[in-house]
Amino acid sequence: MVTEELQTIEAEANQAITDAGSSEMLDRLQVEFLGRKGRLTELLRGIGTLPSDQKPLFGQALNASKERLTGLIAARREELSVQERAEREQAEAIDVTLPGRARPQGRLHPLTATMQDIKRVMIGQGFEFVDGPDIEDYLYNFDWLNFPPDHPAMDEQMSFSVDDTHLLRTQTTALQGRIMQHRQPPFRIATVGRCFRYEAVDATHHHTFHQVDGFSVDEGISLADLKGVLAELARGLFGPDVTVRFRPDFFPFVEPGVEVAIRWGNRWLELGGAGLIHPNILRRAGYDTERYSGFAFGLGVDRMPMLRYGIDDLRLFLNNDLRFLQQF
Ligand code: FA5
Repeated sequence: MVTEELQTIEAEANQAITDAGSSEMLDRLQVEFLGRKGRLTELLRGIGTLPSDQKPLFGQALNASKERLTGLIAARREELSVQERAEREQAEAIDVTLPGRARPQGRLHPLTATMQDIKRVMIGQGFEFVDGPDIEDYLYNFDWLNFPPDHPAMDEQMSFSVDDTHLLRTQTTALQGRIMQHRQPPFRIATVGRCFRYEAVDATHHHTFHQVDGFSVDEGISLADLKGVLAELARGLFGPDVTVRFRPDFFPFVEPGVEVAIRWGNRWLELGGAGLIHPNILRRAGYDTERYSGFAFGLGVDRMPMLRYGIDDLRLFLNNDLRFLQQF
């Protein structure tokens, strides 16, 4: 009776093992048939009903059956693992002939690139770069720079007020007073950064723009030094063929004052202003004006990449439209 049952169960197990489609299924079959509470083990309970001379025979038969099934499971497991590995390899296969995934590449904003170029050329001419604050004291933005109270020249630089004594700086020239208060000549200082003016915005004027200022105080400084420094800067930015032009202009903080323009190709571009530092400013700093003189210049940065890249609207720089910015 139990012997027949053993045969039936083994046959059933045989079939199930052969049909098993995964190693998980084999695990389950192993428990189901051979585990401690598995079906073969359960058969041992029936051994009591056998005549005692048959008990050893049945025990042997049961063990033999267990061994066969264990062997069978191991064999099937091996088969399946080969098959499963092949499937996994197929699924995870890398097609080395596919093109690589392009990584989006960052680049410098054209204004940042221009400011870096400016720094490179100016540092090469012995200038030390210093940053000034965007929120500036009226004192440094205007009074220090020899603007008499209520002078109409201030109207050309309509400002954004912050409080009674502070504004968003309208010109990087504001750095002059901050430096001269605690430095003795000789020095060559430059600064580049953001400026703000309350202006009607159009293709060549923004409320937020950038300037570079440079100034130097030393013995025997003349307009020739200024022109040499500006010519070198212009050549560094626009190439060897660029010409620098000075025309008389007025700024309260220089005497004489000039407007600076450069010719590139067949266009003239007004870049900013310059001149010899007004003696009132040198005196205010406590410098001996018999011994020292200085030059100063301030140029618009935004118009440089406009000229270099042929951009006709400076508002594009601050719009942060990647379609525009990615072209540089
Ligand atoms: C000045 O700001 C003087 N500080 C320059 C200076 C420095 C003269 C030292 C003498 C000695 P001006 O206001 O002209 O000057 O501005 C200089 C340049 O800044 C302009 O030529 C222009 O290129 C740029 N700029 C001025 N306002 C704007 C604006 N709203 N948008 C874009 N660029 C501007």
